Amino acid sequence: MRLRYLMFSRRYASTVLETNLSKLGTKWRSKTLRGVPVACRDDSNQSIYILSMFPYPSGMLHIGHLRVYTISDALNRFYQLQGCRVLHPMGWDAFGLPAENAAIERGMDPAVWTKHNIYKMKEQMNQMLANFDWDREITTSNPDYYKFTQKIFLELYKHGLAYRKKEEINWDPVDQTVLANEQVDAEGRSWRSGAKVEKKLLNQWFLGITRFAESLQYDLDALRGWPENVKTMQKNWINVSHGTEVIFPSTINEDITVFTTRADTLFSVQYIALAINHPVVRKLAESDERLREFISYADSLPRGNKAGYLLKNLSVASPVLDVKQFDIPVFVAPYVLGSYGYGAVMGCPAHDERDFAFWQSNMPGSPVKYTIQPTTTEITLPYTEDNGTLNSSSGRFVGLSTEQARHQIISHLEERKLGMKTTSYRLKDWLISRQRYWGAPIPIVHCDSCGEVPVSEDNLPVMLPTVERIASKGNSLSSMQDFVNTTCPSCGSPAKRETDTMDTFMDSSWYFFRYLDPHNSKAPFSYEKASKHMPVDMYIGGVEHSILHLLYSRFISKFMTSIGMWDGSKVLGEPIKKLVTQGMVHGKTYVNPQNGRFLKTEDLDLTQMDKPIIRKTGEVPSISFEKMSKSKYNGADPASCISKWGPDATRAHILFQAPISDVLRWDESKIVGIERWLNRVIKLSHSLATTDITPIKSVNVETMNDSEVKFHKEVQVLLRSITKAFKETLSLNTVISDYMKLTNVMEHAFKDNKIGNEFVLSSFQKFVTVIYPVVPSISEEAGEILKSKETYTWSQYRWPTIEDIKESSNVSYQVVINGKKRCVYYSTKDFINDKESVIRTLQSLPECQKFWDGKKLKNVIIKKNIISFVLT
Ligand code: ANZ
Ligand code: ZN
Repeated sequence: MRLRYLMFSRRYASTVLETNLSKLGTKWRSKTLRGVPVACRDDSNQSIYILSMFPYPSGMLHIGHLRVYTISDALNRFYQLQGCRVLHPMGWDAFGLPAENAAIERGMDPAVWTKHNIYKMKEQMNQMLANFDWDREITTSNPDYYKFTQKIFLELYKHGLAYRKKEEINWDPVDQTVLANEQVDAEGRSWRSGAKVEKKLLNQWFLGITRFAESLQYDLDALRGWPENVKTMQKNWINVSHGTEVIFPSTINEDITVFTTRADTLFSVQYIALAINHPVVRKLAESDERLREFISYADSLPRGNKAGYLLKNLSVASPVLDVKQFDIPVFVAPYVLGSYGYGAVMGCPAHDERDFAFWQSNMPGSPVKYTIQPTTTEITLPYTEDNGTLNSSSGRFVGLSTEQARHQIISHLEERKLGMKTTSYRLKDWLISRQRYWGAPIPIVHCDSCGEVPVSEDNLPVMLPTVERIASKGNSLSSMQDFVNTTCPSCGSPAKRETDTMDTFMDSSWYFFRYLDPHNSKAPFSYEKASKHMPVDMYIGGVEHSILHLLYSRFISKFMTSIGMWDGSKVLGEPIKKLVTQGMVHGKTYVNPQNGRFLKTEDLDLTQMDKPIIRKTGEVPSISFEKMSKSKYNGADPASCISKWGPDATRAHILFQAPISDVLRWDESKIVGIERWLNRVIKLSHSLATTDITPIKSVNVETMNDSEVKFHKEVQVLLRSITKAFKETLSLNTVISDYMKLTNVMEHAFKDNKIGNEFVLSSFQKFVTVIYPVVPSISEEAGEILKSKETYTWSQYRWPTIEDIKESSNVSYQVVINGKKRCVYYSTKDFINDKESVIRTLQSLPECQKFWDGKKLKNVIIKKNIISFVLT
């Protein structure tokens, strides 16, 4: 019974009494999509570049997009209201595997598929009222864009930073393509297809990002506007490490080279460990079946496992001993990374954690030999600190500190040609070859006589041939004879085109430069425009792009600075000043407590949004928030949310639910709170519009009464907090709660007889402006309602200046005469310091004069803000 009543009243409330927010969104769509009227944001030569990560055009905006673009649009509108010219562009990261795979599935041309998706997604961006500068729109798969991706490739090539080499690469057997190391996860699976990655030896194109490794790492310290966690991730990824390569003479004809940062521990070496794909291991495996078995077993172990295989016919000698003794055993061990240093480690169980663990599990009970003596306490093994002195097991280096020993041992090795200083990076050169159709073709021609020849710039773009449809995965370009067969740009004889296309990260590594000069047909962008607007002031996007995309963008941007394409000299060639990473959006997940199965919404009775019931059993499901996935039926569709609740409520809801960098638990049922608030806003604007109020030009605290001053203060505090959140802290969730507080304060003030409505009106006008970044159509609607009253005009699109509430100027003093409060007097804080002046001033107050008439002053007592006169 009660339930029915509630449902009825809610429906009644939202259709009869209250504004239909979704309709308001439609009503104001075209106006709000243009943003703040240009005349209001053009009078300043301040400009700001706000960028949000451009999407891959899948055809559907997902809730993560909704979150990023809401954040970025709110900031965009805020800065517009500040009078700035805001660059707020949008485009499409349109090349790549998903489009190609989808096109294969549907038997379509990926270009057609992509265009269609872009059309759909742009419509959805409009629905959410994202005000992008569509004149600057770019699509990376358009020839007028990839022409310049190719041009940048040629620049890299010219500078020796693009090269081809045979390498063992990661092969994704499902997607039939090569993957960069970065695209393989910790379990050795493809980041996209999830397939177990295979190793293949292929001729591939690489970009020399390691040449920039040091600046990519060290310049992170200068990026003060970046979150620390992102900088740490990048640092760990690049991992520049200054150390030594040490050569261990061996019993076979190939010596073993290792990389170490602790050459001072050389005397404690008890074994050598090789990665399972080390060339020596591979060779030995040819004639050792047990080794082959070990390798395939080791391949399946989690990283860091301490398994080992002792190589029987191989041992090495210490390079620091005068007499060569081949007494150091060699193991194959999966804890050694094939892709770091030389894929070989000198094992020092006494001084390295991992080596210690390895030694204990492979040589249980064998003694551990320590050579570094800590300066103070007793030694407990392993002793890993780089601090102490070399003990008597260290030959002629005994007594030296670890640092001194390192220098001397390195010199000693250098003399004997058994080692030298070197730098290792975890970062590898960037493999950009993809054996796929839907990407920018690499502009190179292979000629039998000239070798590889770059396509001349006048002949760019190397056009991707159009296709009706793509039949199968794998490299379809290589079977398109018209594309492949060409003439050599250098000697004119028949030659063949390179058929690899570029990794899409190459397309997205420079797109934010192109936005600045999107119609330039001669160059990727003009030097002047880029130098004027770069770096990007604020870049907003998912934290999942913290490593790859941002690292590649920094590399290309630094490279382009280094060859004078833009002036990045003052910013170390860094493209992004402030980085804002948003957290993931998790979906409401219902599980049947009986069997642990995920439930679809159809299986649930959701009439009472906060109390779902399993239809079949009448039971209450368990609810959690998890990463959205099809199998958990916990996805959310932004489009349906917008059409149900309107764009404004949706935007406010998404910002309100969590701080931007936190995980957001998407729970649509909570949006009703926002809806209620927005309806109150509209209602208040009607109330103000139907009341006769004489608007005030400016607020003068001196003329206000106590309640008005208090109200004014509260409003100013909230306005200041909102401004600060947009400008400094980006705490956009508290912006929404401040909006709500402000609404409460104004509603109360409007009802309060002690507060003049002119003050409420003045505050509400400011409020209409400050809510514009988040709820633009509500702001427009409220503005329109107010302006229906001709006298209520104000500069709606100017961010209000926050008045400093000078504490000194508005202390209110209660004037008490013979025990009775007679009036309130406003003055400075130090007013009460001069007693004579207090008496003089208050004596002559018109409203108090009659109490003084004919009386004599006996005493004055001042206690805080109460001034008591005793008259006789
Ligand atoms: C001997 C040693 C003794 C080491 C000691 C450390 C401490 P960073 O600083 O990250 O560069 N190493 C070298 N190549 C490796 C590989 N392919 N896989 C796994 N580990 C490898 O680390 C450098 C250290 O990592 C090197 O210094 C080496 O172990 C190990 F008391 O050499 B050290
Ligand atoms: Zn040639």
